[in-house]
Amino acid sequence: MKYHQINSALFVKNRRKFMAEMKPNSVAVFNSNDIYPISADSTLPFAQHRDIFYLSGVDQEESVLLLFPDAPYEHQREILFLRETNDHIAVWEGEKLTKERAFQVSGIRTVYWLQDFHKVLNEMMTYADTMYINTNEHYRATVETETREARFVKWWKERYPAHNVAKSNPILQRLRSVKESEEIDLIQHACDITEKGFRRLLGFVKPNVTEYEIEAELAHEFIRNRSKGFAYTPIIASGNNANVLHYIENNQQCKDGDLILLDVAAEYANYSSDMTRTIPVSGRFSERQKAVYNAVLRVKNEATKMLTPGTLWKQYHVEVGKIMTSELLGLGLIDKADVQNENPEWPAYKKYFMHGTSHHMGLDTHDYGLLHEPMKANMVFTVEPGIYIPNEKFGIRLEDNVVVQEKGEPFNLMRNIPVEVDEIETLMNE
Ligand SMILES: [Mn+2]
Repeated sequence: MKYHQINSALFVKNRRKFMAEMKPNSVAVFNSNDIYPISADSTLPFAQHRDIFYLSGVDQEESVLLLFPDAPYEHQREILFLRETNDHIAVWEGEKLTKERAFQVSGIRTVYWLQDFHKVLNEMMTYADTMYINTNEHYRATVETETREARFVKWWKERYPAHNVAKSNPILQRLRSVKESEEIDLIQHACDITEKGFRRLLGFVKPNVTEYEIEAELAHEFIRNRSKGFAYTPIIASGNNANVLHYIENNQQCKDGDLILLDVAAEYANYSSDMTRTIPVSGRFSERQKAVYNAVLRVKNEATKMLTPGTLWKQYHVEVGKIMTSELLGLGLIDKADVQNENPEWPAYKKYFMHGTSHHMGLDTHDYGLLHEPMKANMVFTVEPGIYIPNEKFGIRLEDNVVVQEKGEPFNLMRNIPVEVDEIETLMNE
C-alpha cells in the first residue's frame, strides 16, 4: 500500500453502524474482489471490493469479513478470515497481513486463516436465523463476470436453504453515502493530489503536445504523491474529442486554438476524487470559448448551491436544466421556440448538455447513495455541467466535488483548484 494507514477507529465505527441496522440473530459476510486474470500467469493489479474495505480496511485479496452482532460468544461478533501468511510466503509474494497486523488495520481481534472459514461459518449458521447477502444494486452497475462475492452468495444460499435471506446493499448504500469526517479528509487528500497534477499540466501544455503526454504528467504527479494513480480512466480530449463523452483514447495532438477537456483525478487510499477542467491549448481562450466557459461555470456555481439537505436528486436536475436553458438562450445555441416546443421528456437544453449534473462520490467514483431519498449533510457529490458544441469543434465541462452541509452552501473540496478563466490563463503563461 502506498497510502498511509487509516486509523482503525473509522472501520470500527463503520461496522458498528452496519450492525445496528441488522435484524436480530443474523450473520453478514463480505468478500474481497478476485485478482482478475489476463492470460497465462498475468493478472490485473488488485483492486479491493469497496464494501469489505469500508467495513474493515483490509486491502488484500482472498479475505472474508463476518459480522454476527448477536453471536453467543463475544469473540464471534466480528471475524476476519485471511489468506495464511508466513515467512516463506512473504519472501515469494511480499508481505501479507499477519493476524496482528490485521488487528491494527481493522480493529478486529478474531482473525482466522481462510482454511478455517467453512468450519467457523457452519458454527455461526447453527446459531443464526438470517444471512445478509451482499449483491451489487448500484444504479449504474453492469457486471458480466461472476465476482468472488457472487460465487460465495450462490454457494451460501444453496448450502443453507433454511435460513432467511436479507440484503446488505441498501444498508451500505445509506451508510456509505453519508461520509465520516475521516472519509472527507481522505477525499480532500485525493482532491489535493489532483490539484498538484492539474497545476503541473498548466505549466506543461502548449500547442502540439499530445493527449498521452498530458496523461503521463498526471500519472507521474499522482503516483509520486502516494496515489495508485487515476481514480478512473482519464479523459483527455482536445478539440472535437471533447464531444465524445467517454473519449479515453487520449492519442491525439493538441492543436493551437483548440480547448482540451480533462476529466482526470487521483485516488488516494481507495477514495476517489473526480475533477473536470477545460483549458486552451494556446494558453488563451477565444472570446467565444470564454463566453461558453463562463456559462458552464455559472451553471456549476448555481447548481452547487442547491445541494442542501432535503433536496431530491431528480428535482435538482430539473432545476439545473432551467438554469442551463437560460444560459443556452444567452449563447444563442437555442431559441425561445425551441424551449416552447420542447419535449418535457428530453428538454431542448439536452441537445448541448445530455448527461447528469451530479453523482455521489467516495470509495467509488460513482458512489453508493439512494437517489430517491433526500440529500443529507456529509454526502459528497460531484457538480459537473457541460456544454458540447460539435459544430464549433469544442466541448466544455467543469467539475468539482462538494460536501453537503447541515446549513448553508456545500463545502467545495476543489476550492483551491484553478477554475476562473483569468487564473488559468495566468498560470499557463507564466
Ligand atoms: Mn464525475
